[in-house]
Amino acid sequence: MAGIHQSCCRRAVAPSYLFDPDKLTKLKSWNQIKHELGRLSLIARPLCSDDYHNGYLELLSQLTTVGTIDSTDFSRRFDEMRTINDSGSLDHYNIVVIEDTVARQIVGASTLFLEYKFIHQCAYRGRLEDVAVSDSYRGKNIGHLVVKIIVDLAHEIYHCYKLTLDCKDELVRFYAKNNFKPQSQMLGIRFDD
Ligand code: 16G
Repeated sequence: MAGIHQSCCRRAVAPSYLFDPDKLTKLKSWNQIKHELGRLSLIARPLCSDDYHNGYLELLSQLTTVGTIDSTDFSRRFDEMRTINDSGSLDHYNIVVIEDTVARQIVGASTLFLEYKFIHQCAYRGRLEDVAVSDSYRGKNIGHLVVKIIVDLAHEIYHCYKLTLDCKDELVRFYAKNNFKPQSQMLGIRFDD
């Protein structure tokens, strides 16, 4: 727990978290995950309001097009997500980052987005989004750990009735190793082509 708080508070004005870090520390697997990451001088924590300066967008650019986002754009979007999180009984935007505490860079990330449903007794559906591990940190089990954090959050903390994702064909094997099974086809219309 201390590791999370120390890492996010090194600027004059303490940055804020997107969601309550205690949601992570309450996970049954937290100590194991913390230990595995700690051996590599890494920590897992919620996205912070100043992570624009810590390489979060550069990491996402290894996943897809990010565009030209300045720190004002970043802060505005962070605040919009935070306002939604603060407005209800649960956090809809759970962006988890893996930080290298020596390099002070974000090297991994994943997101749990929660959708309210009427079906299944007014259940929550979880979506695993924006999973990325920096090129130079691949092969260290970090991908498995960032996915596990989201799976455990969706299951243990939010009691989602299901958790789904979409991914490129070449990543299906990776997600299958992390307990995701093909369930239904994902179809889409792109408006940005
Ligand atoms: C992948 C991501 C999705 C992300 C999308 C971006 C996972 C599990 N899936 O599908 O979250 O939004 O790539 O690609 O991380 P796009 O720019 O083509 O939408």
